[in-house]
Amino acid sequence: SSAVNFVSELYLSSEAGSRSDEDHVWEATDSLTFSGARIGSFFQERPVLKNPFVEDALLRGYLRRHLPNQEIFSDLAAFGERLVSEVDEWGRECELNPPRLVHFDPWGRRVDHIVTSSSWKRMKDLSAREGLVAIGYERAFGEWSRVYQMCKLYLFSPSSGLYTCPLAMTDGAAKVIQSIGVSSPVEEAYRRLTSRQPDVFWTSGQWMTERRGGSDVGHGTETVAVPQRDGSYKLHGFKWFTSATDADMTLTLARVQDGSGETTPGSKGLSLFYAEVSRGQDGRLRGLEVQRLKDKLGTRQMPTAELLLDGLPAFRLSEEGRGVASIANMLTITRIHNSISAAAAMRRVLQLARDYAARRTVFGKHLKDHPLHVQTLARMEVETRGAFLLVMDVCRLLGCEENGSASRQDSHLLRLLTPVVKLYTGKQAVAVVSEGLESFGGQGYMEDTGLPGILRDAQVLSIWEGTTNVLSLDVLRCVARSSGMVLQAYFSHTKSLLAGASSFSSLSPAVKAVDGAVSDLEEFIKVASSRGADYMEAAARDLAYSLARIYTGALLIDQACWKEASSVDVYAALRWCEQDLCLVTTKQRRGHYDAGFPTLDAALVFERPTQGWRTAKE
Ligand code: UCC
Repeated sequence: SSAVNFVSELYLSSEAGSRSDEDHVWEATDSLTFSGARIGSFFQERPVLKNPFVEDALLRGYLRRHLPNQEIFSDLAAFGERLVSEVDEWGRECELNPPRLVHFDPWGRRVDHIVTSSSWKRMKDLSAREGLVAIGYERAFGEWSRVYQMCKLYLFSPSSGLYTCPLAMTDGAAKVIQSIGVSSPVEEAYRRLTSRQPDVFWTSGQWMTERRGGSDVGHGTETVAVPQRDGSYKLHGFKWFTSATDADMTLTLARVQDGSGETTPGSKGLSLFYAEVSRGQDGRLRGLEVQRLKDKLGTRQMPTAELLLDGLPAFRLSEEGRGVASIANMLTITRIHNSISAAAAMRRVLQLARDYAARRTVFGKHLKDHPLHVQTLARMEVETRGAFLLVMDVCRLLGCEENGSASRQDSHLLRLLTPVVKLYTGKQAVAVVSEGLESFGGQGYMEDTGLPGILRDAQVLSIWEGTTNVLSLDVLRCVARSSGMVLQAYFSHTKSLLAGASSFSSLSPAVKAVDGAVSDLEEFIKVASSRGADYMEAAARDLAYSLARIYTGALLIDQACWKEASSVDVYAALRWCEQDLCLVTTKQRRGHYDAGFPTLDAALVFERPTQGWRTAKE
């Protein structure tokens, strides 16, 4: 402070003084680094986002291998450039200027307007023009169309301000309509959902979750559908968690009332409905009220609301009682989108961390020259590569199924791997992004860097569209419903991926590890299937993780066998396969699923303090 005083004294005297006095002041100020408004000359350089397509060696290698098409490369490169120069900023704006709900107009009339930022609206136009949904339905690249679409979404996701959420549901709705049949009353909706014209393009919501919870839809859904004379319905109920509520239409579940107002309980009473979100002449939403917007940890860019369905006009799309089975197609699509977003979040944080490592100097050298730092990034990179290949393989299978070129084995694999990829990548995204934030030191924790938002948004990926445990149970469901065929398809395809690697000696430790894990898993299935439902349920999460790790190991090996693969591809495969690939066997050997364990787990979780030191009040 004495230095500051010295300068201000000089300054005061210079006001009345001569020009040479002023010179003296500036001289003195220059020599004092921390004085007046000056805060020192060093500023850490920020990480710079570069074209995510140009920067991503694995993505480019994967496409060169499977879809070597100049048109696609040019499109993705140009899109990547646009993301960096323009769109990423819009995404940030969506975060800084989140949606708000205006309940009433200035004269007191109920309007329920969800006001979104101009950037959020721009994202809709961009999505249409870039064909982010349309590409999957135009099928210009046959069975690889889904891979192309999802690669584009993978680039878009971290810059999209969460616009990928409405796109996921839009894609899911188009898929449901397509599978039910593109005819009245949803012909027009399908045309709009899959359009490339911004003024035609619609987004869809997916309103499933009610107050009783989002997992057990069959028992939690209270919404009723009252039949109308013209064959349509009016819906009455309360939806507790509706994402991107500014959508133009929605798919939702409700129970049809019979003549005496009764409904069928449970899953068997649910039917699938289509409803448009529109306003009447009075400016009010037709048959809808927005109770409030949700106050969420992340995904704040996107309007998520509680909705009262108060006579919402709707059309039944499924047969009565086939609601869950009919909306399952939407779940498949949104779960794949979720996995794309997970892999993309990992890639984004790594891309930034990699750039930063070449800028930040610490302990006398750049971060990139500290082996321990690079080791940490390398571990994140292995996770990210695994996630990318697993997601892309599921997209490949989806594309095959939609193009009519899928074998029965492909269809089984798609059914099994959809919950597996969603649950595994959702969890890993949180871990990798969290590690990524740490690689920026304290700056990773600073809100205005934009980095914490990546972690907040990643956290939802393991929660919505089915939590890790609900999806683990879905794995068991599809094993049971297919009488084990999905597992047969899994084993057979995994082995075929390994077969191609037998002549690559550099990969032999990885091949041996996956091979051994496959045998362990086969043995586990044999033993577990004779142990009953409780045993299988206790093993469900570890089983799902094992399926993910083993299959991803095989995919990394397969990628490393490609004729243009690099030594880096081999290294990534080796590293991935060093982990416990068949977790379920490790835990089984320790008796984790045996009859006594649930009691021990419960005792551990719910242990109460012993009486000894309790106070009288307790
Ligand atoms: O809405 C939400 C927020 C939206 C945000 C979206 C953003 C995504 C964007 C990401 C990108 C950034 S969150 C709420 C989401 N809710 C869920 O995901 C539901 C979670 N719960 C489940 O998945 C459960 O497993 C249920 C609801 C499916 C269980 O219901 P049930 O009724 O007990 O199931 P059942 O009885 O086992 O199956 C009924 C039928 C069967 O067909 P049939 O009768 O022909 O045998 C099943 O095979 O449905 C079929 N089925 C499936 N089919 C059930 N699940 C599936 C499936 N996953 N795939 C195919």
